[in-house]
Formats: sequence, C-alpha cells, structure tokens
Amino acid sequence: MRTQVGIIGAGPAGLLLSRLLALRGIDNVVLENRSREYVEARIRAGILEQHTVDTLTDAGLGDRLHREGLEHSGIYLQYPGARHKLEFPELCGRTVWVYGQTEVTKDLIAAQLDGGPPLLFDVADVSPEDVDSDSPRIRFTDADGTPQVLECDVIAGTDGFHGVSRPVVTAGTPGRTWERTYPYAWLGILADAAPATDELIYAWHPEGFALYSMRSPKVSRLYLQVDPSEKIEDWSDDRIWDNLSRRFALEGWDVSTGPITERSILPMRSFVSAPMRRGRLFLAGDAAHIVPPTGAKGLNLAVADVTLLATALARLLQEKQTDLADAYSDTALRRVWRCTHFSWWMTSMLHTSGDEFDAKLQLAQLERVCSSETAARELAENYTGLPIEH
Ligand code: RFL
Ligand code: PHB
Repeated sequence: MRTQVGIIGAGPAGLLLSRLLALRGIDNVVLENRSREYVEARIRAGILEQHTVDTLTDAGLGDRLHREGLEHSGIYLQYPGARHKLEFPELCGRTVWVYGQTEVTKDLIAAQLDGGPPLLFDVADVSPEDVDSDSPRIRFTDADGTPQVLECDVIAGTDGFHGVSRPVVTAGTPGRTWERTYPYAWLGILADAAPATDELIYAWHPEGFALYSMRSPKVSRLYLQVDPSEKIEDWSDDRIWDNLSRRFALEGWDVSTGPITERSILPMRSFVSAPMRRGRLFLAGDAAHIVPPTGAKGLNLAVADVTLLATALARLLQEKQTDLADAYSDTALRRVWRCTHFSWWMTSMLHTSGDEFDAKLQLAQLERVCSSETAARELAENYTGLPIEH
C-alpha cells in the first residue's frame, strides 16, 4: 500500500486532518486500533470554540452542528453567595458552541466513509518506521490479522496521549517534556435531565469545584472535583446528586435530576512534548499535549494543530517548500503554551485544596474576574479561543 500521508489515530485530530488534506487533493489513509463503535461512543469534550466551528463548517461538516449544536454567549462563574454571568459577545465579540465530541467524531466518520480517504478500524501493531528519511512507512496488522506496510511521504501521529507516535519522536530528537499532575480528579456524569441552566456554570465551593454542562436540551453533563483515589463504585446516584446540589446551591434554584446514563472518574494533567516533529513524523492533538479540562481546550487545540499541519503538508507535498513544515512545531507550540497556561489558571482558580490561604486567593481572583471588565475580557478571549496563527 502507498499513500501521501499515513495518519495514525481516528480521533478528532486524525479524522479532521484526513478531511482537510483530501479537500486539498492530498491522498491519505487513517489507521485506528479501536472499532468504529468504540470510537463513536467515547464521551469527552463538549465545548467548541468559534474557530473550531468555522473550521468544521468550511470543511463541509457544519450541517448537523448548526442544526443540533447550541450556541452559547457566556458562562456563569459561581462562588458562595454569587453567580455571575460573563457575556462573551460584549467582552470579545465571539461565542462558543455546545456540541459533543462524540457528535463531531460521528460527523467526521460519516463524511469519511462517504467517499473519503480509506479509514481502517481495528488495526494492531502500528509502528512508524524510517521517519528520518523522505520515504517513511507504517507497519501494522489489519483487522483480518494480515501484516501490512503503508509506504508514505509523511506520517501524522494523531494517536492521542497513549499512542505509539510520541515515543518515536522523543527517542530521536533532543526535545523534552513538561508535566504537571494535579491533586484532584473529575467525576463526570451524563444524565437524562433537562439542564436547569441556560449557560455552563463553573462553581467554586469549599468542598470542591463543580461544573454544570450539557449536551442537548434534554441531556445534562455534570462534573464534581473528587480525590484521584476515589472509586466510582463508591458514588451512588444519591451521593452524586447531593454533592452537586450542595456545590451549586443558590437561593430559589435547583439542579435538575434524572437517570444517570454514564459515570467515570478522570485524572487531571498538563503535559507538553516538544518538538512536535521528527523528520517526516508530525504530532498533533493529545499525542503532543494534554490540558486539564477546566478551560475546555483539548479538542480545540487538536483542531488548531491539524489546521496548521494541513496547510504545512500541502506546501511540502504540492509545492515542495519546507518552510511551513519547518515552522509547524514552533507555531503550534505557541498556542499550546497559551492554552496550557489558561487551562492551568482556570484549574488553579476553581479547585479547592483545603488550604485556607489558597481559598482566599481564589475568591479574590474570582471577585476580580466578576467585577473588572479587563479581567473578564482576558478570560473571555481565551475561553472563546484566540485566532489561529499561521
Ligand atoms: P484522541 O481523541 O485521544 O484520539 C486518538 C485516537 O488514536 C487512537 N490510537 C491509535 N490508533 C492506531 N494505533 C495506535 N497505536 C493508537 N493509539 C491510539 C485512539 O483509539 C483514538 O481514536 O486524540 P485527539 O484526536 O488528539 O483529540 C483530542 C481530544 O480527544 C481531547 O483533547 C479532548 O477530549 C479533551 N477534552 C476537552 N476538550 C475541549 O476542547 N473541550 C472540552 O470541553 C473538553 N472536555 C476533554 C473534556 C477530555 C475529557 N477526558 C475524557 C479526558 C472532557 C473530558 C472528560
Ligand atoms: C463538557 O461539556 O464536557 C465540558 C464543558 C466545559 C469544560 C469541560 C467539559 O470546561
């Protein structure tokens, strides 16, 4: 088998890259080690920045997004005694959209299987080779158990945090990684309950952070800060709803409850690996960086990376110019670090540690964001997403 770009991983980064390259006339093949059902069912991100919506729309993937997605003009910040709305259009002229990552993934897979580049599920033993040469290859075993070789001009490592691509890059470049693990985790639930709020609520509470999000007018997505050692089996429905109702408490208002259809505990981590390239192997999305979800940035960063990468690869493969490919890692990492800072800042402002001095600092910061237009604008610009630099 031969193609121009071999793409490892069919998450949002790999699937969108495939689409953007195909629209520019560049052949590619996507290899995914899980099944289609598994990839389509993974519950993850929910918030799309304006540039992500624009990129998906321009790529012909906006129909269902515009029909079923919910445009949101702000968020609430809550702390005891206050629930304050930040109005994004007034602060920065942009909005965000609630549209689940599962839905983005389904739209991308449907478009791909409808005459798009090959997308192979259930492959195994994926291994990028000879990435320092101009003709790298990917060895893998296909779904029938037959060993295969995919000869490529370029390989894109979009295989997420636990993939095989990043170790190949770090083994052959004088780069480095940075990592911070946080002393808390999120317990996330999906519930068949109409959201009791028009906008997402980010709530600081002495017992820990809580986030009220949603997936549709009938489905709520809620998160609670918990200790990373907590076991999901120890969280009954009643315990979850009691905690949510205490942390979001506001006079005359209640969380709306309903059957819980999914629950899990997620660790929180910041991680950056640089450079995002070795020879003809380019990393994008979670393969190169992870942010804690408090800033709603992970999926959006993956989209920003592949937007840059598609342009750089088109220039490399069609015009034989290496400038954008050579600049890719540095250009992408500037946005990665901005989002890493914003995600760390939101996380640090909202999660409680039990330390009373820290709590006072957090409340002082929250009051500042809720009373100063300058401070609120800084949050709004970052949350809705800064423009993609080329
Ligand atoms: P993905 O989605 O992990 O996809 C990688 C794909 O590669 C496959 N793979 C392999 N395939 C072949 N061979 C191998 N050896 C392979 N190893 C792995 C995997 O099966 C998978 O299909 O990475 P990608 O595409 O870079 O996308 C990144 C996003 O998924 C991630 O950043 C976001 O979900 C993060 N995130 C959020 N981001 C936002 O922008 N807004 C949010 O509101 C938001 N909320 C969240 C989140 C992540 C969460 N979790 C579960 C960590 C909320 C949560 C709870
Ligand atoms: C979500 O809806 O899953 C979500 C929303 C905002 C975040 C993180 C997750 O900051």
